[in-house]
Amino acid sequence: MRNQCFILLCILVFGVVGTCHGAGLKKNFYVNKCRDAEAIIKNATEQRVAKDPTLPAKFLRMHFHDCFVRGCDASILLNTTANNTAEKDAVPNQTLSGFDVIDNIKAEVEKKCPNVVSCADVLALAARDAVSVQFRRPLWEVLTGRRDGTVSRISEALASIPSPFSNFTTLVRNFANQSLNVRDLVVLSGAHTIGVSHCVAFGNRLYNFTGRGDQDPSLNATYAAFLKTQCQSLSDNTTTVPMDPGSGLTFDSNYYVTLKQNKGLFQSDAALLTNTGSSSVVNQLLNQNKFFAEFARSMKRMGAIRVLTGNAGEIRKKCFVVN
Ligand code: HEM
Ligand SMILES: *[C@@H]1O[C@H](CO)[C@@H](O)[C@H](O)[C@H]1NC(C)=O
Ligand SMILES: *[C@@H]1O[C@H](CO)[C@@H](O)[C@H](O)[C@H]1NC(C)=O
Ligand SMILES: *[C@@H]1O[C@H](CO)[C@@H](O)[C@H](O)[C@H]1NC(C)=O
Ligand SMILES: *[C@@H]1O[C@H](CO)[C@@H](O)[C@H](O)[C@H]1NC(C)=O
Ligand SMILES: *[C@@H]1O[C@H](CO)[C@@H](O)[C@H](O)[C@H]1NC(C)=O
Ligand SMILES: *[C@@H]1O[C@H](CO)[C@@H](O)[C@H](O)[C@H]1NC(C)=O
Ligand SMILES: *[C@@H]1O[C@H](CO)[C@@H](O)[C@H](O)[C@H]1NC(C)=O
Ligand SMILES: *[C@@H]1O[C@H](CO)[C@@H](O)[C@H](O)[C@H]1NC(C)=O
Ligand SMILES: CC(=O)N[C@H]1CO[C@H](CO)[C@@H](O)[C@@H]1O
Repeated sequence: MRNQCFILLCILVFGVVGTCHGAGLKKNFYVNKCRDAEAIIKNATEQRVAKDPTLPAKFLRMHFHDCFVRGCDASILLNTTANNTAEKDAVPNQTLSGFDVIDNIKAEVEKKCPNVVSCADVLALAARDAVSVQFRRPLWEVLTGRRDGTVSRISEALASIPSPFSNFTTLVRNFANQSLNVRDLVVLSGAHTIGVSHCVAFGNRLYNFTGRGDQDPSLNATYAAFLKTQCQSLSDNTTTVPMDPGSGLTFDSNYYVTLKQNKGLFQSDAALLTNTGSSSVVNQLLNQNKFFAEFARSMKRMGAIRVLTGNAGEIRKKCFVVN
């Protein structure tokens, strides 16, 4: 009843249902159903991160890929079956990893409270908790109550996940399609302050930018020379480099410092400087406290994309397979 009121109020105030995405999620959704759910996930996530400092980046990217395809419904976690090729097997997903860790964390929650906590919420919370380990406080609020989808299609991942070769116009369209604006685009791109990329995602900028064996003139030449020592060829798909060199494990606003030195790794990063509006957001986000506050806000919006709530979907028993 309260949710219905909220949705109604939303429609009255904003006039469109579209701006009310996320209605149905709430704070501490599991408090009466599985009191310790969030604590179990936090504890389990912290244990894993202590052993593997690359997990925060993996979980954060996985959550993003989940939300951009069919909403945050854990469709990214489903495995391919005999009659369906899942999102996981799409090219942009080939470099995702850590699925087994999410599956294990879910199994720990399941031991305590079977059939109560969705995989979509486990992923959203684990991503937040993993990134937050270095701060010893949650970096953003995660509302809960998501339910799990039953469909995962490779074609939809290929259509919705933004490509690192995108220009500004394409990126803005792609984000707008998810009800995210230019500000969200610039703020969420700041996630590239942690983690690594394979050379193939930017090799064209080093070796064959316009098809004449040339380099991308918008990439810092000194940095390009360094990257060439790391990436042996255009199609090197095994070597990785940190996206925020020097602090690739630290979640901070250094991504924007690097970006302004023309050292953003992808064309999609560099694209944020090609528009006066987004470029001015980049300048604002050099301020770390501003970045953290805005990242929290945008993550909440991303985490609410087309979520399944109420009786929609299911609570998956195991994250890699539908019930
Ligand atoms: C704006 C459009 C975006 C594009 C085109 C893009 C593209 C990419 C690409 C190509 C990689 C490297 C994958 C690899 O080769 O291993 C990557 C890594 C990553 N992305 Fe993005 N991304 C975008 C937005 C985001 C957003 C919104 C988030 C999260 C909020 C995010 C989080 C990450 C993280 C954390 C990594 C590092 C993963 C790891 O170290 O395993 N990205 N991204
Ligand atoms: C935290 O997790 C570890 C294993 O992941 C488990 O052994 C321990 O009992 C957990 N502690 C609490 C308080 O849940
Ligand atoms: C699910 O697929 C992944 C590869 O995408 C594989 O490593 C894993 O073993 C599969 N899990 C199960 C239970 O089949
Ligand atoms: C896919 O195969 C499973 C059995 O492996 C079956 O239960 C399901 O109905 C099939 N789905 C479709 C869409 O054909
Ligand atoms: C926009 O989102 C829809 C799903 O809502 C998806 O099917 C479509 O491929 C997306 N298009 C782009 C350009 O991202
Ligand atoms: C951006 O990329 C799209 C798709 O590749 C292309 O159609 C468009 O012309 C590009 N826009 C600009 C301004 O380069
Ligand atoms: C560079 O691009 C051109 C045009 O697409 C292509 O013909 C050539 O084979 C590429 N060179 C390499 C080294 O991939
Ligand atoms: C990586 O590149 C090699 C050689 O071009 C190719 O055989 C292999 O399939 C590629 N691997 C992936 C995961 O794309
Ligand atoms: C290239 O990067 C260096 C730091 O590595 C910086 O000092 C320089 O200003 C950058 N050049 C441009 C054109 O951004
Ligand atoms: C982590 C993961 O599931 N990677 C898969 C991505 O897709 C390729 C096929 O396109 C699979 O071979 C990988 O296992």
